[in-house]
Amino acid sequence: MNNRKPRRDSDVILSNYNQKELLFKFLIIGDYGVGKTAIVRRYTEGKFSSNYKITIGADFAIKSLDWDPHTKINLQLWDIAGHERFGYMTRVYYKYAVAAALVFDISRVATFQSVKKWLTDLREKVTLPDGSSIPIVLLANKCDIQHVAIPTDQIIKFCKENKISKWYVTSAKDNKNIDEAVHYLVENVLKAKIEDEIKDSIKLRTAPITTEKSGCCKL
Ligand SMILES: Nc1nc2c(ncn2[C@@H]2O[C@H](COP(=O)(O)OP(=O)(O)OP(=O)(O)O)[C@@H](O)[C@H]2O)c(=O)[nH]1
Ligand SMILES: [Mg+2]
Repeated sequence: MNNRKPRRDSDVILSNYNQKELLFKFLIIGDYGVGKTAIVRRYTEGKFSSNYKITIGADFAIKSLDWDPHTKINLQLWDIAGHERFGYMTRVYYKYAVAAALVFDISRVATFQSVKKWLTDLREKVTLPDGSSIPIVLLANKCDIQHVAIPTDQIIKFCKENKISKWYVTSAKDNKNIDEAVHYLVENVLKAKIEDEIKDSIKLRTAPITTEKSGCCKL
């Protein structure tokens, strides 16, 4: 038997009122062929294809998350072309991004060697409104392939030296750790946002109280 009371209209209105909707722009960057498009497709559509179709310029996909009963998040995943022929042209797409996944192919050393270049460029060009750097995860993709060209300790060392707080071995093909990586980024953006809101409320509260009088009676 269902004991739940039917919801009243006012409950529905109230719950809509309490819900906030956020829009986050995430970047997916890294060398060509590392699997950025495959990762985005896996995450947003749950599909994988072994055909390689080069991304031209940039592409984006959207996914909505019911994060908690009060928060809906619309994620915009910006899949940036990795081929160097697009070079710095693609950096215009970095604007307003709040997080990034930096991808390399675990079976191709050259793609790991490029990570530093992508990272430097990203940090140079994107910061949060308060000037701090955006949350970043490093993804060692294609872990389903047997040939692992980059030892784990090298990845750990790189992350430590470059202040990347989280990395994952992923596979777009086997759907490994992709949800987890995005989840980690969302959590960190929310944390930064909440801290921002707290900072703002402190700023508001500590603003000097002016007792200036107006009009002709000003002393
Ligand atoms: N085995 C395996 N292959 C993958 C994986 N992810 C991507 N691929 C393959 O790698 C090739 C390149 O993948 P894309 O996602 O197109 O690469 P990209 O990083 O978007 O490349 P650009 O658009 O040129 O920057 C494709 O043939 C994919 O099927 C994976 O996790 N495992
Ligand atoms: Mg692509």
